[in-house]
Amino acid sequence: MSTKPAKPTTGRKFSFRPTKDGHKEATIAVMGCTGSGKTTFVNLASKSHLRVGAGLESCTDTIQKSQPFELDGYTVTLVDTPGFDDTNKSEVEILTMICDYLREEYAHRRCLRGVIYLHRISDNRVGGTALQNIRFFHRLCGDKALKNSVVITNMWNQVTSEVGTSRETELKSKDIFFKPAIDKGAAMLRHDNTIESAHNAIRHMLHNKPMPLAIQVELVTDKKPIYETEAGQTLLGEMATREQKHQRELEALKKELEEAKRDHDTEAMQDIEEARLRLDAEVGQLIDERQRLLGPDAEGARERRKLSWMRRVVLPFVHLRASVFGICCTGFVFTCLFSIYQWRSAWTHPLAIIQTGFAEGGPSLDEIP
Ligand SMILES: Nc1nc2c(ncn2[C@@H]2O[C@H](COP(=O)(O)OP(=O)(O)OP(=O)(O)O)[C@@H](O)[C@H]2O)c(=O)[nH]1
Ligand SMILES: [Mg+2]
Repeated sequence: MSTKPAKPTTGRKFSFRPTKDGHKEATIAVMGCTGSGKTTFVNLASKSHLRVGAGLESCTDTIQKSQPFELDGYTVTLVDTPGFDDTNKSEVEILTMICDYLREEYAHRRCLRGVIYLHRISDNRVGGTALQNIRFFHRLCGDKALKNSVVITNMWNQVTSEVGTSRETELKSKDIFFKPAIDKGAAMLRHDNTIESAHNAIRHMLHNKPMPLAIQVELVTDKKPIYETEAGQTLLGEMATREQKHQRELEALKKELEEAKRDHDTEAMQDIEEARLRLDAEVGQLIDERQRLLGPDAEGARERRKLSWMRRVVLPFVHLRASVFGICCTGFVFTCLFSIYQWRSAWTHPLAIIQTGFAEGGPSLDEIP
């Protein structure tokens, strides 16, 4: 984003004073996979009318805010975010969008009071994309701010109580799911799609001390580009793993193609060629996405940061040395001038005595031996 962020502030400066009508403000972000019910939750809690997806494609592909609503003396605003597994937008686009929003908020001294992560208890598997969303939730919040977050399981009406409870236990206790977040202080609550349960979940966060998420500190305070943040690095790592996998598959296809050629199996050759083209396109897309995340200027940015490091550390040192050198030179010149003065004083001094002597009626020059 081109806007230059305002000077970052420390947590202490976020006052969150009550508004004129005595209400305190609470902004809470809602994250989760596509179709996990984020917009439904936001609409239910805030009586907003944001668009909810009915079909199989992702619905929310931008960041949208609910209308503010009152809850227990707080003016609450919910921020609906798109999932990282959006149908039409890439992970890089989603991460960039979320980062831009969070950067702008923190640059203007606005912190979230909490983060909600929605998870469908009806999912009988937590696959790659769900795991990726969980990982991003963790990386964006960071260990410190996780204590301000709540993992909400919904869609309980689609499972039996036993199945739901058993899945909930698994989600809570496994490291690949929510155990690390819970260990850092995140809560896990159930949501039964009623306004009461939505408000209860929000109540859980109202007394939190607003604090920046880890990604906000990285972007604003540390001035890191997105690809250098924890979340950016995670995404780059995942893209590299996927690319390696595709390359291995391409190698395997090459061998299969040779065999098919040997056997003169034209049908198999055609199938393999199609698969190869598909994989090639996916690899190409991954390369484009990585380039998009790194930006055309990634090298230049690194150079500029090196320069700014030079400016911060090396230049003051050079200036200090220059100052010391200047002081030494000035001292030397003064010492020289003073010495000359003293020498001249010593040289003129006898004459001055003589002249003074004559003036006071002393002996004439001829009388001096
Ligand atoms: N049974 C049940 N269905 C729900 C619940 N929440 C959402 N849904 C349904 O799940 C579908 C997706 O809901 P959305 O609110 O659009 O999900 P989303 O997370 O905003 O999805 P994206 O905008 O694509 O990221 C809709 O058909 C909702 O009616 C819930 O708590 N229980
Ligand atoms: Mg939505």
